[in-house]
Amino acid sequence: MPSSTIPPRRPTVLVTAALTAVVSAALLGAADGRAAPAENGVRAENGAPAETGAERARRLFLDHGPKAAVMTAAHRGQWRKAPENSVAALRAAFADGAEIVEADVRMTKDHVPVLMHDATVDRTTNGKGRVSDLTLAQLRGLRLRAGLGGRQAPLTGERVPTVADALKAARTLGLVNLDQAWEDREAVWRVMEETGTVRNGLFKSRAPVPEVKAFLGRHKGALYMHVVEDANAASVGEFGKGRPPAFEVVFDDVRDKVAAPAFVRGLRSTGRVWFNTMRDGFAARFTDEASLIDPARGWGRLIAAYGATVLQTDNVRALRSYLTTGAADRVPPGAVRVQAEGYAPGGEGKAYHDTDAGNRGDGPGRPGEGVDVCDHDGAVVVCWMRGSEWLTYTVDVPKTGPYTLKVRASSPYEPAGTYRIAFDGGRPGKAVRVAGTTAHQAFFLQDSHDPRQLTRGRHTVRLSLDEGAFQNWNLDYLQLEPGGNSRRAPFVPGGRKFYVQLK
Ligand SMILES: [Ca+2]
Ligand SMILES: [Ca+2]
Ligand SMILES: [Ca+2]
Repeated sequence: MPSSTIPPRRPTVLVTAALTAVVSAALLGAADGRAAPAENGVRAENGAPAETGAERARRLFLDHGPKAAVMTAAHRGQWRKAPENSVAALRAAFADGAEIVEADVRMTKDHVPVLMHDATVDRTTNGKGRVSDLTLAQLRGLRLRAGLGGRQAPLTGERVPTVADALKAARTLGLVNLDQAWEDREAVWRVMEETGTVRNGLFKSRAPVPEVKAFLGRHKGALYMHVVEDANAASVGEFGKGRPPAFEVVFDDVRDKVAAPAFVRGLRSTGRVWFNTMRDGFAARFTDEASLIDPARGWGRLIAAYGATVLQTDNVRALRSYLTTGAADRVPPGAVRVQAEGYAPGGEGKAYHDTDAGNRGDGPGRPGEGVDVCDHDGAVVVCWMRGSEWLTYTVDVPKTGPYTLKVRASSPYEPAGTYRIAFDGGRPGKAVRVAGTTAHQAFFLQDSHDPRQLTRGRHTVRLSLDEGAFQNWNLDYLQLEPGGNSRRAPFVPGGRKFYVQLK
C-alpha cells in the first residue's frame, strides 16, 4: 500500500489562521540561515568576539517573538552515532545542528550526578545493578553499549559521563536539557556553578509551581521549562506574570485540553512551546517516523497547528534538513525507493511467502494476506520477518547502470538476519547480513554491498530470508541507489568510530 493511503488514527484539529501565520513565520525564520556556531575565542571577521553555539542557543531559547526559529533538541544526544547519554553523542548532536541536547540524570551511590536514563545500568552498559547502588568509580569501569543499548548491542569505548563532563563538553556548543534532574536540582546546580556552565543547563519539571518559584528565586540565572499535560494544565495560570521561557506540552490525543489551539496559543505568546516527537503519545501521532514519510504528518503539523518552537527528536539530521530545506528524508538523486509494505499484488506463493496466515502486526496489512505489517510510532514496516519468507517488488529503474540495494531496517538482535536479492526471476545473490540496530524503533539504512547492473525500465525484485538463519528484523523500505561501492565497511549502528575490539 502506498504510504500516502495510510489513514490517520485520530481526527485532526482546526487551525486558526492567526496561529498558522505566526508559526509559518517561525519555520521561515529557521530557514534564514544559522549564525555559524563558534568556539570560545574565535573572532568574527569584524574583530568582535563571535557568539558561541551555546550563547546563540540560549539567546534563541529566550526568544519567543513571532519570528523565533524552530529549535532542535536531540533526545539522549545523537544516539545514531554514539551511545545514548554519552559525551560523544552530545557532541555529535551539536555537530549535526541540534541547539539543545536532552540528557537524563541519575545519582550514584556516592552522590555524583551522572547521565543515565534507566534506574539500572543493565540496558546501556556491560554492567548490572542500580545506579544508586554503584559508586562513580564502579560506573567508570563500565563500557556503554552502542545506540539505544540492549543485551546484544556492541560495546563501545565510551564511558558513563558525569553531569559535569557533559556540561563541560557543551560549554561552547549548546544547551543541555537535564531530564529527571529535578529531585537532585540543588546538587546539579552546584555542578553547574563549579563547572561554570550555569548558562548551559536547562531544568524541567512538573513540580508544583511554588516549588519551582522557590528554586528559581534561589538561583537567578537558572533556565527552566515547565512540563504541562491535561493533569496539570492549570499550573500555567499559577505562574502569574512570572512564566518560564518555555513549556513542554505532552498530549496523547488531539482532543486533550493542552492540545486546544487557544491553550497552545496562550503558551506561545509568552514563551517557547516544546513537543516530543520520538514516539506515539507524547504529541499524539505526530512522530518523527510520520514526519519522515511526510513532514506534514508530524513536525510540520506541530509547527503550523500547535505553535511548536522546539522539537525534541531522535532524527536530528532529518529535522534539521526539514527546517532548512523543507524536505526530511529525501530520496537521493537517481535512486528508487519502494516501501516494504508496498509489496507486489498477487497473494501468497506468488507475490510473497509468509510463515503464518494473517497479519501478526498492528499496522495496516492487506486483508486476507499473511504479510505482517507493524506501525512503529508512525513507521509502517514489514515485521515478524522469519526464515523462508520472501517478498517481491516492482521498481522502475530510471537509467541503465549499476545499482546497489539498501534496506532501511531495525532489530535489537545482533545479527538480525540475512536476506538475498534476485532480480527478474533470476538466481538469488549472496546472503546479505542485516546488522542489529540496538532497538526495534532504531531504523538505519543498510547497504547490501551487492551492486547489480540494471537496464532502464521495470524490474521485479525478490527479497528472500534464508531459512536456516536467525531472522528477527523489521523492514521499512528498500532503496536502489545508482553506483556500486562494495568496498565500504559493513554497517554498524553509530559507525565504527566508538567500538572496542573484544577478545
Ligand atoms: Ca503472517
Ligand atoms: Ca512473517
Ligand atoms: Ca515503510
